[in-house]
Amino acid sequence: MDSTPQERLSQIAKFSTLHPRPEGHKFAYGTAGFRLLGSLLDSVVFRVGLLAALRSRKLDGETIGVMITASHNPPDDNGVKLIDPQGEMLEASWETYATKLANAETDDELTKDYLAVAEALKINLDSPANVVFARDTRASGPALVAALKDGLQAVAADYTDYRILTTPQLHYVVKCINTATTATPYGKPTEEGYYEKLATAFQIVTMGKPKPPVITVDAANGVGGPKLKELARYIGSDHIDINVVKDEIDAVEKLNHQCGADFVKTQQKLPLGLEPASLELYASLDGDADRIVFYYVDEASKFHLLDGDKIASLVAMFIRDLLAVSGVDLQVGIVQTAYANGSSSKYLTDILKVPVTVTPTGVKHLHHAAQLFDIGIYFEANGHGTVLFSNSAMKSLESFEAQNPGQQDAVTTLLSLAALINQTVGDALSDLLLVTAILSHKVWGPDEWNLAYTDLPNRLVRVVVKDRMAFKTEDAERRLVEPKGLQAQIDALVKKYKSGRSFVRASGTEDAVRVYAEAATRLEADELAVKVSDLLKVL
Ligand code: G16
Repeated sequence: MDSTPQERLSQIAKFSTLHPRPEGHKFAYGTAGFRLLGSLLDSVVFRVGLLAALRSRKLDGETIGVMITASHNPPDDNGVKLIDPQGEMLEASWETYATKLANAETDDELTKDYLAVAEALKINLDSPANVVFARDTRASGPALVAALKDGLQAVAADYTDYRILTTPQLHYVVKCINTATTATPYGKPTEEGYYEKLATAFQIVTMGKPKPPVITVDAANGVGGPKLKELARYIGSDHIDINVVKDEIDAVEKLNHQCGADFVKTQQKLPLGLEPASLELYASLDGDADRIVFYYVDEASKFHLLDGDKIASLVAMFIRDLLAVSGVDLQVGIVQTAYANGSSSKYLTDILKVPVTVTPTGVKHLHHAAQLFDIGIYFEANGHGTVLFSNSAMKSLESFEAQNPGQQDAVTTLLSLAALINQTVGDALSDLLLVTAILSHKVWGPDEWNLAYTDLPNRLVRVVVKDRMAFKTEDAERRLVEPKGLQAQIDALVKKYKSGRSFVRASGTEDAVRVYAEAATRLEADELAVKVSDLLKVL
């Protein structure tokens, strides 16, 4: 029998009293969901449970994912975000509801807000709700999972706990579940299914090619370590040699500490304690394995970073060349953010002749822009990205009648790339295989890959300010609208530097503002970054 609104209210209130909202905190669904100190997240995660059920009910019982992770943030932080049925980030219009529920002051207000969302969106609260969830390796994870379960039970949602997964693995599982009975199932909705799919695709893509260069991977002491080892086991050492380091997941305080993709990218240096052999390939994952950057040292021991821009360029070049050989006419496009190095955008546009779109930071923005192309390649400079093959692109490739073995090979490779790439979201493990497969085809090491273009020296600085919300931007975050007058001061500084560029934006995952600067020389890029940062300190 359907429950009455009154019964629903009291059920939610009963559970909600167990998860009181901490006083004095304003929560916001940011770049990648809610993210802050794990100790402050209990009520937020409980309420995300309520929202996940609403979202599923709104979508006729399709399965919604909830990932508990703070990705690149320090060990004491945690976070939570929702995954939509096709493995995409939560639809933007729902972020407002998430923020509203998270900030309800009392149990009473929460239940009222919950019912108001249901009413506004005409959601039948007695229809089925299905939710799957997982977490990373953080110490605060188990307690937050308990809060989430309470939220789901309070509104009678069915759920499955996938325990510890990388963020992209959960995105994959969500898409698999929701496509299982369609004409194009995405795969088996299990961790094993994920490994099998990627391993098989990698073996096909690299068939008959030399083994890729040996790669050493810094797993940021996070969930990516054990998962990558498992993936490597499925692929087999006949096909790839992966050496995983920084894989102490039980030493929770070491997560992302002086290692990992964010550390290497922002510090532009090796993870602490790594002693690299010259011209060998290295990579760093972040705490939930949704980002990856590569790097190496040359014979003069100079460090070279192969970041998201370099990955995008390598992938774009490879796919463009395969399309040219195959003769299949598909439009390739690249999506970047303001953080993309000026040299990379120039290389993509002028040399590869691929159109480049710029969006605000956040995978959700890049993903949507990439969907406008037959094959959309998106990468943030920080190493977060993937490649999307549209349904019509897949049909063109599958139905293509090759006229010669060269064309057939190119089409087969493109189709197996589509299976190798986790198309739901940026995935460090899948991207690792993608890059190494391309290097195997080209018979390249990291230095040949790095030759495509030379990065303009750049610097990224994190500045703690009184109120980061005071920073409002326009033009895909390349210009500040507020605080008033600041952009003019930045412009005046930038003008003094050859090839100078700088912008300021509020982080959506940390309580800080980020300053990016690039210029013709290392000295100038550093100086510009410092001078722009100094402008913020007087605010
Ligand atoms: C998240 C987002 C990324 C974004 C990054 C930094 O990554 O998924 O799209 O680039 O945060 O964002 P911000 O500069 O706003 O802090 P992750 O890997 O932390 O989930």
